[in-house]
Amino acid sequence: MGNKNQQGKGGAEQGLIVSHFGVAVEVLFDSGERRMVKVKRNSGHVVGDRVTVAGEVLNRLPRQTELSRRDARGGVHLLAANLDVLGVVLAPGTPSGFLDRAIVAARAAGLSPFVVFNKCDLPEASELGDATGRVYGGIVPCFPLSTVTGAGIEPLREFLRQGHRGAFVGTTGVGKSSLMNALCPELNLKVGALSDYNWTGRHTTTVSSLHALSGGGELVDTPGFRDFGLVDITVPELAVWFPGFEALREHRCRFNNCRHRQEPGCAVRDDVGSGAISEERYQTYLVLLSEVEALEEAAQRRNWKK
Ligand SMILES: Nc1nc2c(ncn2[C@@H]2O[C@H](COP(=O)(O)OP(=O)(O)O)[C@@H](O)[C@H]2O)c(=O)[nH]1
Ligand SMILES: [Mg+2]
Repeated sequence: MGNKNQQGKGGAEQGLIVSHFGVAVEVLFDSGERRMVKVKRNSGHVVGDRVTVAGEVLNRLPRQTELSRRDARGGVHLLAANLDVLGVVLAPGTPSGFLDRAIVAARAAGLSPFVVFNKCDLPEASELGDATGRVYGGIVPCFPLSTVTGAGIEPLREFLRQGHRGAFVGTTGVGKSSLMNALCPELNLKVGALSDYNWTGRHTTTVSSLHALSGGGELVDTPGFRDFGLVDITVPELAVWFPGFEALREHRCRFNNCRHRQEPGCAVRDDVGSGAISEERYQTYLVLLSEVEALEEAAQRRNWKK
């Protein structure tokens, strides 16, 4: 855990948390030195945090972004700080609505989403991949690829090389571990749907880490990203950040809390009328809106019972 005599030479040093081991973090200092620093369990530090360190005292600097997930019991867990992009990984079979929810959650957290459509080597991928490109291509960066053949990986590398710090989310089995391995071979993650868990359902690894890519850019790998949803999105977030509704940023509804159904003076319905928002996006929005409303109502009922 470091030698106290060599530390705390007067002022505190600044650095970045690059690994989190539960009771200790590894800090990469601006000097290039790496050192382990003890932390309390649940100290609130996460990978991506910038910190000052004086001896064994860790001070967290303000965050630009925070990314969290919700567990099965409704608890919110912070996963990483100061990411600027989030890769949403899809493959044939990804449930519809997953991408829209993830894009909304990423944007609400201040991250720019991009899409990775994996398993393009499979015959059933071509139609779905084309459809995804058609709908989302003009909205967020899209990378159709195959981690098996390597086709399409280079444009993604090129994108990350522009200095982005990101992570991947996606349902089990879409190929997130395979993708991380393709981009940072030193990680050598186990591939296979259940590899992140042991028989009790617990993570077999609790280490989160940040990896500098050889060409530039950084990726965060955390067990929490691998198989869970992001935090639930709210109705107001959905309306503001829904992919395909970007035209709205120039155009306001009469009512601040407009849900874009039947309200008078609704900018979304105007934009659908003029073609600035596509009918497909609008219909998909309405389906997701009903789902998010139902989830919010269920959560409220649970809170009333408490
Ligand atoms: N056909 C095909 N299979 C893939 C591809 N990428 C990953 N897989 C397979 O999909 C399964 C799940 O991959 P994994 O990386 O563990 O997914 P994760 O659960 O998202 O981390 C494994 O059997 C992989 O071999 C791909 O590009 N094409
Ligand atoms: Mg995995």
